[in-house]
Amino acid sequence: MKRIIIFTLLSCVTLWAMAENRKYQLVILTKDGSKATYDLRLKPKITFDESNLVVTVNKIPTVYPMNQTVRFFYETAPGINGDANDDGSVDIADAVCVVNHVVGKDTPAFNINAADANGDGEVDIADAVHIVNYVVGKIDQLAPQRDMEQTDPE
Ligand SMILES: [Ca+2]
Ligand SMILES: [Ca+2]
Repeated sequence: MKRIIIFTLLSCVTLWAMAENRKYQLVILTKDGSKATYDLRLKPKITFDESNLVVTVNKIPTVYPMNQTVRFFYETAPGINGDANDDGSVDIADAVCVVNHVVGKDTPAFNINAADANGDGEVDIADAVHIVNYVVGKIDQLAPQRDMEQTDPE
């Protein structure tokens, strides 16, 4: 009975998170200190059997024995910097998206925080170049994502 209640609660949280269209992830913590995360946009499904918690993504189940699982919860997923079109991955389409934004073209999905790939506080063509360099492997890392909405606009 308790498990059913937990499951129902989790389902509600999942639906709410999806409805908000925010990036959330399911986190599973285990006794050995390992942490597994699942992007909610991949719709991880939680089920329980006798002694296991089972997370299924794309029909592939991962089994977490209950006695080894410390807890599981949802948290805000860290933003992916460079993911300007907000589809969950950084690729050449993000560079195109930044260019389109810079030249004033319509960009249906645009994450301004992620678009500032070089982290200088502005979204410009340099960010598109930065994303391309990252995608082709010229640079290993994109700048940590900052929240442009909270930046003082001077
Ligand atoms: Ca993307
Ligand atoms: Ca920038």
